[in-house]
Amino acid sequence: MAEKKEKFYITTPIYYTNGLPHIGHTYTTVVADMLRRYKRMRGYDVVMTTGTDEHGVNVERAAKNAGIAESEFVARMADAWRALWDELDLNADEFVRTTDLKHVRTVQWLFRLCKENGYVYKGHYTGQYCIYDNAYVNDAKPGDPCPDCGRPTETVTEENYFFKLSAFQKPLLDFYKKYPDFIQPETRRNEIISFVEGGLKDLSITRTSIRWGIPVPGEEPHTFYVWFDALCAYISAVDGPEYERRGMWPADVHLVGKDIIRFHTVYWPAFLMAAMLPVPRQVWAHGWFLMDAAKMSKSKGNVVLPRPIVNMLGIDALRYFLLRDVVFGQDGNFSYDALVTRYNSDLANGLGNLASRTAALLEKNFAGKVPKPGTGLPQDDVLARETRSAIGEVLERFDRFEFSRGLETIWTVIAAADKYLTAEQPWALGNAPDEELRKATILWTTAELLRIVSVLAHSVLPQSTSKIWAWLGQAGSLSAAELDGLRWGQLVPGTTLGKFQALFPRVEKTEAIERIEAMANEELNPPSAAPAPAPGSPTASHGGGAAAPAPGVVDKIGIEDFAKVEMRVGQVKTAERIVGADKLLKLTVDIGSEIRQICAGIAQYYEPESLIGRKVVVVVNLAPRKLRGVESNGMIVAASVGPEGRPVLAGFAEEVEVGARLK
Ligand code: ME8
Repeated sequence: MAEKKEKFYITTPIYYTNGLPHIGHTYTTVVADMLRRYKRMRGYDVVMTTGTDEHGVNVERAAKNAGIAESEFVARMADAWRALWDELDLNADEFVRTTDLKHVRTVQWLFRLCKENGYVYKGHYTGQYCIYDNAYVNDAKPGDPCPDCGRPTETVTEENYFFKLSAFQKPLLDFYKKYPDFIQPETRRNEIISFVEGGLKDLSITRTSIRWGIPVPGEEPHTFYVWFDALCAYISAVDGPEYERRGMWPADVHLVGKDIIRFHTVYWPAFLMAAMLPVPRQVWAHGWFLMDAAKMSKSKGNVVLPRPIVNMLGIDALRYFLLRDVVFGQDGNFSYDALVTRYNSDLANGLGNLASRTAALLEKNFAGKVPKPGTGLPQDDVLARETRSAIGEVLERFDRFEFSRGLETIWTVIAAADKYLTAEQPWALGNAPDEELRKATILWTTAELLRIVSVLAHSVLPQSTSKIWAWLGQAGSLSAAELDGLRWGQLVPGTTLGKFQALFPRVEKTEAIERIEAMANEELNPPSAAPAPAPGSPTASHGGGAAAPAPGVVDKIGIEDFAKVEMRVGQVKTAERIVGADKLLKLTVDIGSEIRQICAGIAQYYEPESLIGRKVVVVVNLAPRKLRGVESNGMIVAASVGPEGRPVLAGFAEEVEVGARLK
């Protein structure tokens, strides 16, 4: 029997639904996804969760402004968040919405446990409350601004249930001492310790003034304070009251921004201690991405959007920049200039160039096969040694969440290989047997280094490293490669190389920035003829009115024409690349009544293994045809996004039955 894997549970915050994701939210989610991939490659059984925080007075107001019910408002927003994460290939294993029934049950259960254990009582509270941050402002007087966002606070008096936070000062301080790694980084830990040492006041955890919240059972009109509600999402994601069955709780790491560290390291462990539930192992608070030295926020209008960056430079480029450019834990300034500069220097001229040079030389000299190396010269051994020691160093750095430094190590090796190729000049060697052998040694060495780099960097650059892996003729999915089994010398001579796919085409900086900015502008201010929800304005799609059709738009069709197209929900069973067709994937798809073979032109954007089990929309009554010699019996529906028409698969935010017809 296979050994049971050690579990690792990673969370992102659950994000507010009053706007759509910007680069700050994307940052936390990219880190969570990177860790998930990394930990899986180190043999862990990993779960990563994210979600949406859907209650509170902000949502009440936004829904009212939009003229729709709160439930509809949050459903639309949750769909939009999920769709964007899908587009960025950041789909979590569990996506929690705080309006999910399983979450509601968890919140009520945690409250009951805290109450049964004597940590909850009823009282009255009057205070200054910031409705934007959903928090009372301690010691504020009427009219005082919120210290976090600067907006005016409101005076609120209400009957509340209180949580005896004051009883947890000592248990928390003891806990921080016993588990010094609980709060990361160190500077945040010190801040929290001095905050708790300063004394803790009891905390009101229910509201009577807010209707749009989870009801306190038998105590209507009390609803739960949004933070009591939201924090529970971390347990409801992994089966709530039945958490022991799932075996994932406690979380191994809560990734959060430094803005919400107090909620996670003071309130949350106190709630759990009161309920006598296990406390998470670690809370890692990263810094902020700043725009012009200010925190990005919708209200300031200085947000950077992920989609235009990805459309221009690709998903891997965004991930690389976020993880490489800022030391995890510190604040960082975001600039398109720095983004594109790094893209060109590290990705296009660095990894991309090394791989394409090596591929061209192998193709030309060894007919697309891995050559057998001869005895190495000292310079070959130096490169091998450097790569070997990089393996351990990268793992150590990633384990310590030093993502930037881990990547630095990988790029040192890439630079060394680049220099090595330039110095050894395999292209200048002739066809005499000793020169052939030298060429073989140089190119085997470089290819082996690229294989190792692709395994080491896979969690950060999943798409491009998978291309290197496929080109190197390596079996199976790179995501299943084991980091702990990675050694120099595993590239087998004679292996047939696949077709090389360009990784990171060089871009012209000014033009790239202009294009990203134009796309961002369009997303933030959608043209009225094609309204679409913009970040922060979930109802933008409903204000458009009837626009005159643009010239060139096809004539309208009747419903009878539409009815001719039969679309059904399908589920992908298998997916593989097609040799010699770098854009196509061959899929088998269950459409309910049968399993179909369908070719889809999505190979440059989707990893085959990421599609297995995914629900897709299939046009099932399309006449069969052959694509590159492979029969395709149906069509998968996708949106065409951005200037290059990147395909984004249509899908469903809710569970749907395989075979269901779309109307
Ligand atoms: O606070 N730089 O949700 P939220 C870096 N619902 N990270 C940033 C960022 C920036 N400029 N802006 C946002 C909430 N983030 C609550 C959480 S959890 C139980 C409830 C990231 O939508 C960062 O992770 O305001 C931050 O903590 C989070 O988004 C805040 O998201």
